[in-house]
Amino acid sequence: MLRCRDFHFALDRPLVMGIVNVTTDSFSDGGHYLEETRAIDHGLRLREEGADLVDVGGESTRPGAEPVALAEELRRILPVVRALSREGVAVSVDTQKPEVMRAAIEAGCVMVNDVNGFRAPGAVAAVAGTGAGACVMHMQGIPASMQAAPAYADVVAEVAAFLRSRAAVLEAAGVARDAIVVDPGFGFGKSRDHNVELFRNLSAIAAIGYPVLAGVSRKRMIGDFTGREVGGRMAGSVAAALLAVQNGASLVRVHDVGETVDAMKIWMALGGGR
Ligand code: HH2
Repeated sequence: MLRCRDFHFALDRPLVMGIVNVTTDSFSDGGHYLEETRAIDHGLRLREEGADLVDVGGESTRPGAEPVALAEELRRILPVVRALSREGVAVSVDTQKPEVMRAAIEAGCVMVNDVNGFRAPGAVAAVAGTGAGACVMHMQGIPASMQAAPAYADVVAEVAAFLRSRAAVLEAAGVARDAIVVDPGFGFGKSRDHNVELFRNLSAIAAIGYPVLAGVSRKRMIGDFTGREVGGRMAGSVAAALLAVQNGASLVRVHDVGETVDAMKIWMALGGGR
């Protein structure tokens, strides 16, 4: 069971989180949904296509991305969070800033997705006691420079240890165990080999004891193996989403919701289900 305020997910099937980037520079859809009404329409469309959660972000975290100021991030996301929540969409907010977390929860979001693992001062306190879910992601370094020279002695063990310790900090602050999701953070301070090793060992991340979210949609690792640019990575991303679930993920974060939901249905119907 995953509890995010009023939304309780049984986890008896994989959950699909759709992506709405209200940014100028996201790697696959930057500038598409900067206008409020377009972002809201896109979020509603993703729900129609079967998204269980819709993840709204106002700051790109692609390699090399520059930070966005607090006021601008709030301006971009709050109207979208408010409108989608009012429509009954389970909204998660992709942010590293405690002020944005607090305002987004006030506006109705049910999960905070922090690529920085709730390490900013005040981030843990912003979610504790609210009933909102918390997705804790692992990132080595910061987006501006994280792909320069990622290094690990044992990537699976180090990522698992980080996620275990951040989840423990959240629990100690009062976040319920069944409100926490962990994510190894594909592409966040990881080489291609690191990503592959983590992907093949997702069961070791799941063994920490929290549902695992995997986000590989349209990312460079899909391009590495298919030779395709961002716009041509849908099929590769859907294949990777299925394998992520097979390897132990309970949630997948994707741009192509309808296609991923269809693929999951077939996978479950034809013998892939748990
Ligand atoms: N990936 C991105 C952003 N947020 N959150 C989680 N939990 N896991 C991920 O793998 C993850 C994430 C990057 O993808 P996207 O949002 O499409 O791009 P950008 O950061 O350029 O907006």
